[in-house]
Amino acid sequence: MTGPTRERPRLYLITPPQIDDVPAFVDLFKAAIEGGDIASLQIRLKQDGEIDLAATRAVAQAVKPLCNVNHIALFINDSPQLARALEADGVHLGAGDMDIGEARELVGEDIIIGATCKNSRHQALIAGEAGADYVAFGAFYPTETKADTVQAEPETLTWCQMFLTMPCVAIGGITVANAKPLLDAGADFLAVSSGVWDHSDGPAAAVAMFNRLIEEAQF
Ligand code: TZP
Ligand code: MG
Repeated sequence: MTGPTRERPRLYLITPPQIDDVPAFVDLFKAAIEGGDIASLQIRLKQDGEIDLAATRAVAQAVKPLCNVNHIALFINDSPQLARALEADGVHLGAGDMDIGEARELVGEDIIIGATCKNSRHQALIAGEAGADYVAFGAFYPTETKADTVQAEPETLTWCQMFLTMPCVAIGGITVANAKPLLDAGADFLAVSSGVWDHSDGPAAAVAMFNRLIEEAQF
């Protein structure tokens, strides 16, 4: 889906759900940065299905200087309070997290709010009305990174390009092998976790390949 206002899509990294060795993850992130353009990094760390606050703080502090130097927006999953406390660039909220309007009051105007909408156009419209800055859809492909996902359809991304001014983010099982139809359908951002961190050639190669796919897609 090409539109007159569509910008070059970009890569949005999501951390693995658990990080036991922070310095090792920082090295992986440095490698990813070497691979090419990265728009954002979302810290999404879970313990028994809930946000792991201590790990989120530790990883945020470790990656923040790298994000700043490389102009990579830092997002915190689930917690507007923590996003504010850590001076992150944004917060990514799911349906079961804080209401978008409430989150906006809490974080103010300068923090980006992203809203997960699974595959729901209705949810996307409500999120936009409530003050979200982007909407995310997924899972487009099978994933082991998140349980209980809903199947999202590429047409939802095309609908976003046609009817919304907010950017749309595609999530879920995205790899260099399957990302092209999502770019063609209208994804403004490809949100990827295992497709980068677990790539057999390493994160630098994965990021380079994602950027090549983006370059090859016509906008
Ligand atoms: N939301 C829907 S699927 C998913 C999230 C956070 C997991 C993304 O990770 P992966 O490894 O890219 O499937
Ligand atoms: Mg959440």
